[in-house]
Amino acid sequence: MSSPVSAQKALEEKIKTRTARVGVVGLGYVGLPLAVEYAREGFHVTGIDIDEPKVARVNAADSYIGDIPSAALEPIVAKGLLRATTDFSVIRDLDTINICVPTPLRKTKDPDMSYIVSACEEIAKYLHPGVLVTLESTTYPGTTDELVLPLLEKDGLKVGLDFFLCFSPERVDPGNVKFQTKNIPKVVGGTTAACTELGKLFYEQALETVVPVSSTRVAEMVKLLENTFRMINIGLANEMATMCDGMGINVWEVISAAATKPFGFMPFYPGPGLGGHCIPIDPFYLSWKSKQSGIEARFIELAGQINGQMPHFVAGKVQNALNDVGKAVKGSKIHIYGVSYKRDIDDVRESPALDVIHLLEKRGATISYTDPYVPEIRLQDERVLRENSAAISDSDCVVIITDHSAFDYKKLLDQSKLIVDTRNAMKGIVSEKIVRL
Ligand code: SAJ
Repeated sequence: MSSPVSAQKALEEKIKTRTARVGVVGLGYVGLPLAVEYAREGFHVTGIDIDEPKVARVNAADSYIGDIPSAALEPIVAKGLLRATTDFSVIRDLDTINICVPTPLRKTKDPDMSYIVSACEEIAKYLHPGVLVTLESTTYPGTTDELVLPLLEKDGLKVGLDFFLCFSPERVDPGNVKFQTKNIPKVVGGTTAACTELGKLFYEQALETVVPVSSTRVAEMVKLLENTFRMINIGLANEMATMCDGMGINVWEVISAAATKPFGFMPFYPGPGLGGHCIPIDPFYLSWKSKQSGIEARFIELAGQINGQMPHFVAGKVQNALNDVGKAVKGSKIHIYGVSYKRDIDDVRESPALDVIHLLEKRGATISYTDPYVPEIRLQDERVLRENSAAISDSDCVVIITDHSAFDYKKLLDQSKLIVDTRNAMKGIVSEKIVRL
């Protein structure tokens, strides 16, 4: 057992002199950029991942993360400042460990903590006095203190004395060129005051702004508030869209005019549904935990229902649009324009396009799609559909699901018989052929 001051002082010194050996567990869109930032600051960084190909690509300075070009990896790998391994025993020689592993939801909307548990079980095997462990994966309030801490203390090490434990929410927004790891303010909260101090000192070495908070629970809750706020407001925009549809009002014009209010308003926009691996997922970590305290997270549940029914609303719009030109969905060729979960990226996780395709096929449509970022998609029944923009002109209806910036919407209008636009991508283009959300 170390003396409380010595372990903290020794680690402070290593961090300040940048001799602390940094470890990052999980080399995905959060972990790899974080590892790169510390290597750039001159720390020796070891990335740990269970995925051998990822480890090999990092060591070959061959990036697989869009925000990190291989050219950014080359110098730090060449200098030996960044290396990757699948071997957790390297933790014996590390001074700080950041855990950046996935926290998906199960089909039952319960949190899947298996990645965090397995990472912590491995870390616990090699944990030694003087280490700072920080969990970054988005999770329910209490995870760090109730789940991670007991796993790390199991062999007698004491938090705040022998090792130090924090939570710091990841705020990486893939593809965001303005805000990247270095300049996104970093919230951090420790299990003890000494933990918070060390967490703050650690992040100050590589990131521009650090925001210490009083506990791990506050830090865990900050992230959930951020993303729940977004999910609920998108739900409001979607409900406004269904109301305006019923009243024959252009919801896009309403939102655009409301957005002229210089204070007290923040525009969100309706769409075909809620995609991605953050916004549709994170709020259910909060509602799951609050239910355990006997508090129903009614806003989250309601927004989840509203956002979840948007693919059905879109399928209904398509059905009515075809009906108005004397066609049935059954037997129609329908072309989906854009399938990733948001514009200008290739990620199709939870993409509403997959739900819309499923609903239209159930009604008897034949589906094709265009998306320059996505060469093929695996449908909900496991069939694989390959991208085929040549099918546009032969389709009975085109449905704009993702409004990629690279699309030529005027050309699309010339090629199409009928367009259902769920993103206001055809804004300003007037044509009888266009049906808007
Ligand atoms: N969406 C709407 N209407 C909107 C905004 C989004 O329908 O007004 C849809 C998108 O099309 C997408 C889904 O919601 O299907 C999620 O979109 P998003 O813009 O929230 O993008 P994400 O999922 O990549 O969210 C990330 C989050 N970043 C982190 O968690 C670190 C989120 O907090 C960011 O605010 C968001 O990026 C961002 O602003 O880009």
